[in-house]
Amino acid sequence: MQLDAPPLSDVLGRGRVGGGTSSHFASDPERALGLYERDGFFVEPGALSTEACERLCAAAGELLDGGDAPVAPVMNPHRTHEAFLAALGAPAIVKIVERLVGGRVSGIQSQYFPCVPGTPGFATHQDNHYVEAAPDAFASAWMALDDVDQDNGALLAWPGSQREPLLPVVPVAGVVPHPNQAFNAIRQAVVVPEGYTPRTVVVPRGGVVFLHGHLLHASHPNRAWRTRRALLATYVRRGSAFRPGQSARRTEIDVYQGRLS
Ligand SMILES: O=C(O)CCC(=O)C(=O)O
Repeated sequence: MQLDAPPLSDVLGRGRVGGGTSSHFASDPERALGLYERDGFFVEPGALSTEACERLCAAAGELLDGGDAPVAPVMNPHRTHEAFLAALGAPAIVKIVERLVGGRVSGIQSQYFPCVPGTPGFATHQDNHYVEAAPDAFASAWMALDDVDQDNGALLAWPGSQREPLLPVVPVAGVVPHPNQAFNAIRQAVVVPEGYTPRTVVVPRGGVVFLHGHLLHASHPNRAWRTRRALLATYVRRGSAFRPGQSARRTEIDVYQGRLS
């Protein structure tokens, strides 16, 4: 546990807009929401400041797995390190999630992905398979702590697939546990229905990918010599039901704690 936790205001995103004229929540929220509703995901560049990314990477450097730096995903680091809790409550992120689910929100889980070189990708899935919330009441924010592209493990999304119900999962043939990845992430996959075309989601450091809970998505393996650190935060509309889960043990997290309003 970090004892000298920084004030929340130090690790918050500035809501900066990358690229000038493109539509983002910070510049044109109505259009950004329309694109999210069309595709089931949306990339908001600059939702986390460089300083916030550095702070989160420093906190990640304090996570240990049997005395060593973890190579596999770490569940709920917000429970031990204030920097991750602050990221869950970053106003620039919470404000967008509020628009996506239509009201005040609660965090329910965080997960840190070290994604070191050689990490296998996450198999195709829908986040709500694990969470079992009402489809319109649940969304995830995937925060890029490094520049992310196809070579170092970018997400892969099937635009429009968020309109599907929860789809059945099938075991992945021949898969064996890998030290860099959660077995749950590779042992089963959703078979993508006909008619969808996957898109690789390139994200600059500090960008956040907002994901609908029913969006079919996966991640590329990290084939580069670069890490692809990311923090996933998941949210429900405040008071909505969700599944705690065996390994995640989700609980409602007050993301407004410490704020003035
Ligand atoms: O970071 C990754 O490799 C995939 C994460 C993901 O898709 C998820 O946790 O839902």
